Amino acid sequence: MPDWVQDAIFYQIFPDRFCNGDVGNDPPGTRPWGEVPTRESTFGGDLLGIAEKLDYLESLGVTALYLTPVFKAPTNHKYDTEDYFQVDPVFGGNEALQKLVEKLHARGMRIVLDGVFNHCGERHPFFQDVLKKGCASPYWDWFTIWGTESSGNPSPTTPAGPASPRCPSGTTETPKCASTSCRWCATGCASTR
Ligand SMILES: [Ca+2]
Repeated sequence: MPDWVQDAIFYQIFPDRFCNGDVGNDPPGTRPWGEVPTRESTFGGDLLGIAEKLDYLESLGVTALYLTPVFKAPTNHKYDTEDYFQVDPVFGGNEALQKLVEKLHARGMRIVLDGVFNHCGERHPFFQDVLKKGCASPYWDWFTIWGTESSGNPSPTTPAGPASPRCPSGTTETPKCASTSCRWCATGCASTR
């Protein structure tokens, strides 16, 4: 664990629900701000909105942000990641993350991303390749699959794995996981989970 974490004051943010900085990127069906949320509802929060609240966060004594997943995914929580190299456009895309990082660094603040590299969404191309090719897929061993056939409707893998059947469980013991984490740290993010 890096030394700076010992004294850091983290503020965890669920981006869809924190602040809507750009109504132009709101997903279809976005609900009015302040409405009682449901499990699936979206409110249009994004990374520009977080950047607009940095004065407020700094006034609280916050020194580091910890964001729940921001990569492209169909749900509001984005734990069902489809593309680990693309910040979801509804959050402002990669450019918005880069600008947020720069604004945080200007204040001496850090950011940690919840990479959730231990599983992905069922739409992820590697899992789709497994569905298509079965054991012949080069990604077969990247997922936790019991038996000899994969399913487009994977079962939950709790307690050790994700609870959602939309999130097939995988392994982090792959070079791709390490390189993906490095890619985002290279943008200035302090770390990934
Ligand atoms: Ca928005």
